[in-house]
Amino acid sequence: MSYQHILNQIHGGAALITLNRPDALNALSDDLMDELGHALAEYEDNDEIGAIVITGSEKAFAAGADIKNMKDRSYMDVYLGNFIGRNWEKVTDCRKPVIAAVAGYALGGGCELAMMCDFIIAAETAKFGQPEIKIGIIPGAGGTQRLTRFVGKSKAMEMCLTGRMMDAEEAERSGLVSRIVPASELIDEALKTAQLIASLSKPSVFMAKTAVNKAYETTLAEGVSAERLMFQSLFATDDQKEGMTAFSEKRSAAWKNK
Ligand code: DAK
Repeated sequence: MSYQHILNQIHGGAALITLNRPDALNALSDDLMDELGHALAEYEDNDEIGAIVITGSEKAFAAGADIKNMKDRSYMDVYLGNFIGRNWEKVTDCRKPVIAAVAGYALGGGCELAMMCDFIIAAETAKFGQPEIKIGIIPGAGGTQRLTRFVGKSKAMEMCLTGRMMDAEEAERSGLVSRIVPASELIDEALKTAQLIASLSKPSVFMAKTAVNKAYETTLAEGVSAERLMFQSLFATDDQKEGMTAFSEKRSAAWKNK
């Protein structure tokens, strides 16, 4: 597939997807989301890739779904046609870790897309918000749910009711982003992190991701029980033997991903 709205690069074991609609601050049109879903599926199938970074431009990660595409739709257009619904869960379907590298605006669907990733690394310029209330709607791709889980009810409610943006420092303080880096180092830092993950044993990386995600989907007891089963199952892998033997022999592990 040839891509018009995203750029794709591979750096070692890490894939870098750059949202690329600069004239619209990377507004997430259906076409862009189709391309993003397609690229993610390709990287999922590519054994050389261990982790994926999604980024935007210096000015905007993404300023939301495309308002100009949406504005004339009727209720039946959006309900029966599942307008802007069909592609939005692709990131959450990924088994490989996906990192959002956010500089500038991450608003509306842009903030929701970043929150669907496994974690967010932010440039000091990043601004997060759910401003949909200002255009007569509410978040529609999980913003009211995921933002509330990240930052708590009070901040999420204020942001969804007023459209107030959160800067990078507040986002880090509130647990929305894992860390802040200088804007000029954002891509390098995100790629370094993705390459580090890609260099580890895939079975344990996949299970660590699944286990942490359980914390959002289940009770504590169910999550702990699922974690224990995954922990135990890793003792059936060659990589557990290799990892622990390499530690004992004071050498680097040579992973087989089995
Ligand atoms: N859509 C379309 N075009 C956009 C856009 C957007 N979201 N954001 C910016 N642009 C365009 C502007 O129209 C402008 O285009 P021209 O006028 O030059 O042709 C260009 O990008 C530059 O924008 P500005 O001139 O406005 O730049 P400023 O620096 O002055 O302002 C801004 C930057 C980010 C503060 C401002 O552009 C802004 O407020 N943008 C809109 C932010 C917003 O309201 N976002 C939420 C959209 S609603 C769902 C999935 C997703 C969604 C819902 C459901 N399902 C799966 C069901 C998501 C909904 C949304 O995201």
